[in-house]
Amino acid sequence: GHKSCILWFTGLSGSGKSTLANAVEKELYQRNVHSYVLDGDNVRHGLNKGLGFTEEDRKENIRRIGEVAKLFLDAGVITLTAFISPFREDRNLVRSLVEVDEFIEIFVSASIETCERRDPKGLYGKARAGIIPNFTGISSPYEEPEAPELVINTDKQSVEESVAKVISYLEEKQII
Ligand code: GGZ
Repeated sequence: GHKSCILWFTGLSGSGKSTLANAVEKELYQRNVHSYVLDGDNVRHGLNKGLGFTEEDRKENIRRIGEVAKLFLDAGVITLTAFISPFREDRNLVRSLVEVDEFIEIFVSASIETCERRDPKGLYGKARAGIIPNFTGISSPYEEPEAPELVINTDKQSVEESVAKVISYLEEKQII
């Protein structure tokens, strides 16, 4: 058996949140740990369809994701969330919904230069051109976590190293 928790990945667009969350999920699956990834693909097109990127909409996006993650927690699932979640207050609100050791904030750190260079969907280019307004890191703020449980620097660490770091943390805390 294993305990359940929320692995809350936060960071800029292109920092590697989804890549890392999915790679950790894959490793957990291989260890017979029941886990699930919540990200833009399965949340913003469904549950949160209709929410955009104003400060108000992002707040509501994160609030709902937090409530869903709490339900998954009750169901005994390790939930991995991969959203920019740019506001400290919103992340702390989710933290306050669950027990202290159940919320694990993982700061996926990469410089804006790195993220902009990666720009897999061409969004930074469009943000710079003013085509996409309120773009995080360009025209909308990102508030770095002050005391995250883990920091993963994807400028320097490979996906494999990063996965190993998250898995070690879960073993250390006797969650898995
Ligand atoms: C930031 C935006 C924006 C704006 C569309 N700002 O690289 P992506 O494409 O796949 O990840 C980004 C995703 C961010 O959605 P989140 O739900 O994670 O954001 S938040 O937690 O702030 O609510 C990006 C795309 O949506 N995207 N417009 N203006 N990212």
